[in-house]
Amino acid sequence: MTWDIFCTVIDNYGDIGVTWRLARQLATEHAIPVRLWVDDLRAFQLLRPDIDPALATQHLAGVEIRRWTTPMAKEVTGKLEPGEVVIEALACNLPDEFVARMALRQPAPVWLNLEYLSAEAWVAGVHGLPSPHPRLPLTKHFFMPGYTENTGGLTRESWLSARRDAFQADAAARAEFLLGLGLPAPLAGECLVSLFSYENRALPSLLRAWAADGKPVHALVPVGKALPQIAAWLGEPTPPPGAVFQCGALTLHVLPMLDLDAYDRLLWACDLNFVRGEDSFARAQFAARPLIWQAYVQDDGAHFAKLEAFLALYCAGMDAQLAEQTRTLWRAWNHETDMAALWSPLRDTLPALTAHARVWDRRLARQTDLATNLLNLCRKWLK
Ligand code: TRH
Repeated sequence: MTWDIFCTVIDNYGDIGVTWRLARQLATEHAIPVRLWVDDLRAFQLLRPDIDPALATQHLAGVEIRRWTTPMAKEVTGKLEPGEVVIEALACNLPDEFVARMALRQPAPVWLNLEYLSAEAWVAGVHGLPSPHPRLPLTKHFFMPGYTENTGGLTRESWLSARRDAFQADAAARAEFLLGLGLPAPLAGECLVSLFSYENRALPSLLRAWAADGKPVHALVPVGKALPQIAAWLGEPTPPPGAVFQCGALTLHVLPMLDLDAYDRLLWACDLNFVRGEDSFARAQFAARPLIWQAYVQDDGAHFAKLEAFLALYCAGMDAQLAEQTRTLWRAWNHETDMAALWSPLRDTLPALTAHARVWDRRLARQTDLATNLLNLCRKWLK
């Protein structure tokens, strides 16, 4: 089987993060020849510095990466044959020329619309639904990632749990990793936090609480969306990667964008992770550490339903007080209300939240992963 995966970088890094991770897993774990079509190789290069944005075709980790240009006539008028499986990821639209070629293929390719991740109950009802093409003899099917067995599952590599457990059990590996990022050895009793978020009106209240804490808080902030706001709070111009600020108990380090696998290790190394969007959110769950998620803001407020749906799943089976605290915190962060009073109880309950994060990760590890679900479906339909 050859697979074509199409990715449009709409904004930020989630689109390329999700598709690259899937393409890499299909190639390395399932020996599938994958072509990943990306319209913005510069965004890709931030997550994989070895990407050359000037190249029309390049190979990385067993994946053929194609620059997706519009129109793509040159590629498709050549010998290019659409793969047996074509994935249209995260609401990108396939080029008409390519769809026309798909219609000529015998048998027709399995055409999947890989949708955004959500814990909402309707997801299971949509997973697998057909959407016939209005003119051509082709049918696209919805493939919905999710947290329950009747969805497509989550992208999770087979090596994940073992590598993470080994890293988290090895204090020297953690120290070496942090040193490699240019960070000092952790102070006694320090709370190490990664902060990957969008702009957020709650941010200054959180920074204030960290600065006023009786114990050290070390915040690691990647360059990007939240940084100008943090700089304004510090009364500084937007700082470059490597910059360090001290404000009361708070030490704040600005990090460059790390490559995808180093970002995983950062999540594994921290005591608490603020994450956002889709892929960093899933990775923070797999880090088996406490997390606070900022959902990607949608104009119609649809992200609040996503937040509540996830909280309902995540908090089920949790100690009632801890569940209430978690809901309050995540709601405050997403509704952008004052977080100052919430910090101290959060810090005190980090051990209990870590224990819950482990339970949640074990539950996720039992699910069939998204790549395997995709393969099973495609094998069935292509028989
Ligand atoms: O960057 P995001 O906000 O991306 C998206 C997009 O906005 C997209 O349009 C939207 O559909 C989606 O969110 C919901 O958040 P996300 O999904 O977490 O993607 C970030 C990616 O960047 C993820 O793959 C992890 C990666 N990353 C690194 O590789 N290194 C880093 O240092 C950091 C901070 C992130």
